[in-house]
Amino acid sequence: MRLFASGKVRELYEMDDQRLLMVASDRISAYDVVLPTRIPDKGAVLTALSAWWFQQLVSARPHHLISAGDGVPAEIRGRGLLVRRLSMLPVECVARGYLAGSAVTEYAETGAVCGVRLPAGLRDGDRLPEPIFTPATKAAVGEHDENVSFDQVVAAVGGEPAERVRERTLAIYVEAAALAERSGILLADTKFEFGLLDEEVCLGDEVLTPDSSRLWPADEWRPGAAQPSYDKQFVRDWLTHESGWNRIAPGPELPAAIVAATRERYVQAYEKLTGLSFGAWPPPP
Ligand code: Q0N
Repeated sequence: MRLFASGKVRELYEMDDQRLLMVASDRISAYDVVLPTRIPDKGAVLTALSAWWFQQLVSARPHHLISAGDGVPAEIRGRGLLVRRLSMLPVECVARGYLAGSAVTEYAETGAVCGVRLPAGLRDGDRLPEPIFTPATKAAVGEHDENVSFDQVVAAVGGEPAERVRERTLAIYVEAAALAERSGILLADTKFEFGLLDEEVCLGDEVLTPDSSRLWPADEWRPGAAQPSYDKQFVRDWLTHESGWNRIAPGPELPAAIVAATRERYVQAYEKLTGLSFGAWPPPP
């Protein structure tokens, strides 16, 4: 199959003129570097979780998912999604319900995030008065995505699509955050990508996975400092305190115990959020 697009941990292949195959690998990145060690089942867990959200959320429709089973080549089963081919909009659509990551820095410097004014006195990890839309544009390879204002989204994609992606991003966030909270998980923020299909804004990419979102166990939430990463904290701690790595590529191989603990976290996230057993994935063809 022809390679259509590739990212740090996923590839898209061309099935035919209307359909693509999105393949999730077991690769893991930390501090913007893809590590040489694979996390067994990571690609399958993220695929299962993304497929579950697409099916679960009313606000996710219309979306690009066609099938996680039927039509997916046997050798990819479990970590491949058959999707509709979209005309992607060049904007990373981020919704935030809590202050974290790049938003903490921007808020400290300006009192706003992506042009959205926030109340004074917020700390890293605090819940926001209401969810906000904080778009970003994809930077060149090796650069960080750049936070942009809503007006910059309008300039990039046009007024009507801009309004639509903002509205859809916030609606999906609200529905997903409410569902996650019932499982004891806070959805701090998340990133979506949309594309056009027959004039309509359609949800694409993977959705609401630990790679595209910050998920925090509600009972460990301690605003006032950066929250530990649900999935990658063992990796980050080992890289920072034990490995001696200087954060320049290539990164080091991970010890087996870090790999096992990290795999367990991905499986836990899936099982906690969905109430399903990862052992039951993938469904029979
Ligand atoms: C698409 N991306 C960026 C690596 C790249 N349904 C679609 N139709 C057309 N194009 C795309 C999609 C989707 N999704 C998205 N590049 C092309 C993000 N990643 C996605 C995973 O693979």
